[in-house]
Amino acid sequence: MRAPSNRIRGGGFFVAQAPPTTSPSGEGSELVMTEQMTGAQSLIRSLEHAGVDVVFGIPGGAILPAYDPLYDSAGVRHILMRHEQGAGHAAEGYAYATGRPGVCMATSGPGATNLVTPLTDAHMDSVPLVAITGQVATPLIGTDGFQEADICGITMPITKHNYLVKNAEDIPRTIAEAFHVASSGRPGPVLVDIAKDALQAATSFSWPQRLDMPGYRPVTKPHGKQVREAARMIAEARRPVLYVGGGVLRSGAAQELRVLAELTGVPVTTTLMARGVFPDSHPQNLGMPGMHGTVAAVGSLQKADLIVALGARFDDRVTGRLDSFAPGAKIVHADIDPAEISKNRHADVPIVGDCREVIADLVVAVRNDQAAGREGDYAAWWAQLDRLREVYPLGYEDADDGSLAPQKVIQRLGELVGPDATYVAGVGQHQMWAAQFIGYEKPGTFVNSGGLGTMGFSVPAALGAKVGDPERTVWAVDGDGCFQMTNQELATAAIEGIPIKVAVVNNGNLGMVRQWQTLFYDGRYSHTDLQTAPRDAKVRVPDFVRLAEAYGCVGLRCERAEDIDATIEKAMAVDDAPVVVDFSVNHDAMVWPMVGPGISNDNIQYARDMAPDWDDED
Ligand SMILES: Cc1ncc(C[n+]2csc(CCOP(=O)(O)OP(=O)(O)O)c2C)c(N)n1
Ligand SMILES: [Mg+2]
Repeated sequence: MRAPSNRIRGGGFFVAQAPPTTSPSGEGSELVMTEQMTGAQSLIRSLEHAGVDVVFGIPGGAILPAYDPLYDSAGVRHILMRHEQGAGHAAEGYAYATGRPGVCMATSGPGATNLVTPLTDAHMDSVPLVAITGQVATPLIGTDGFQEADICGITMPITKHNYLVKNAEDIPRTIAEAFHVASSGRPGPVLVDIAKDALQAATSFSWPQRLDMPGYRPVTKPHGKQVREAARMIAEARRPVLYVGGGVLRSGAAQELRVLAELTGVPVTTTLMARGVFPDSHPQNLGMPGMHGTVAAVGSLQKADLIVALGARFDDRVTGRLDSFAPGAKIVHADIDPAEISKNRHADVPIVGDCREVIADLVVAVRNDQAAGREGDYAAWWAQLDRLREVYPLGYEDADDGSLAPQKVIQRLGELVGPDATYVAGVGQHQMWAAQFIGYEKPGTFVNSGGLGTMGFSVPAALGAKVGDPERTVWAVDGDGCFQMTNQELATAAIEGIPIKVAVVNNGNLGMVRQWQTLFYDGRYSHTDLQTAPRDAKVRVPDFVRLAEAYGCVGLRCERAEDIDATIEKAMAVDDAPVVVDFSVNHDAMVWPMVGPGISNDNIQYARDMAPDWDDED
């Protein structure tokens, strides 16, 4: 958990929709155009001024005043969800698809507490979100009133910032600030909790022309000396690697990254959060690092003499055992959030700034070095990495019993649907296979819950992504366990006309947990069998095809390898309803490679009990 002082964190590509902040000289807010209305009307008017076109939510007593003017809003579409967790994840999916903050709305107490998971998810993955909750009326606050929960207290460590609004006249300024904070600097979730009596009170509406937030000025422009030092180290290194994280995606720096990579010839590894920001087909892309990363990507970090970390945070799933991570590497660490730098691994060259600006400046510095004859020679390094790629590629084996290989299903999905679609994964084995076996060529085409690992993310986030970009094909790649956490949002998708497609990779169990039980608990499968695809296939509880149909969606099933393509094509042909495909797959497939929990990346296995030979020169 981060310290409260770090709650407002540093810059991004997400578009701030609120008014500009004051100039450094700092004049106060200029208010124009006042109009009489209720606090609730003022809230909806504020959302319209902030450019909001969609709100995902569920009404209840405390927020009810806001739902009345919302009914009449011409600019704001409200999508009635079936669970507030779904509303939060849908808002995240919308943010991924549009680059603008997603908005969710809930009532006090249980409505607000149901937002805790998506808020934490957005905080961990730096997703811009504005959550609006109703609070009990001010005289009831602190009395354990009906449906009172101290949501500001509860969400203090899981939001970038939050507000409790008790006066109607504070609503426009607070909403404007919330959108600015959520989308600027390091993006993140902001919660605005509004007391019911503030929503009901008469007030005068005026939208602030400027914001006065003297304590909040994210640094986006990197320090030139640090950038030049980084360029010098790249030229002098023998074994450098660009370790690219979600910050590069957030800052919209895919183009700049490509220029830097091609200019320097340095190998690139993209984390789970950055899949797609550098094309998978690019010869310099080594794939994903970490617990289920490629041998070449993990090896590149371990053997590097220089790691240039761009918008990445040295997460434990990437570093493995920290004290044995990349022992010979010097570190250049660029991040918009100063709290990330040297948090887990000491940075020899810290660079605070927006990744897009950092990379653009780095390109200039590298060009200058090259013009002066200073250029790296990485031929021997590439020979080493190419050998790892060739000897230890990603792969899988078909099951002995003729059952479907889940990896094959996911690989074919990517091949048939192509790189223009958005793929939204759940959490577990299917998520890792979706990261490994779909070729991502464009930024933003892979969406998932990385930091928190939230089961149930996929269906509502896919729904939100489709609302944000209706022209795009959106596939949720979900697990049978995850799907059962939030599949009620199929009702939302069917009724609201949001034709997402869901591939349920149904291995009949909590597969990732089962994999750990196989490897670390002697195959004692304590409570991981879900009975969604029993081996004898007698009774499926639930039957996902019938469940889909019950929710007004098209339901399909595929159980044989020879039917994969035809089933995907059938699903692709449906464009007027959501589709759910139950891919009943092998129960025992495992995700490889794997770095076991708490062990060194040096001990990665590319298959069970099979460790790569790092130094073989043949
Ligand atoms: C909300 C939540 N609860 C529990 C977990 C722990 N967990 C991680 S993966 C996993 C299994 C997921 O099962 P499924 O959706 O079927 O995916 P599979 O691994 O089988 O592909 C569990 C229980 C989690 N990540 N999130
Ligand atoms: Mg499963």
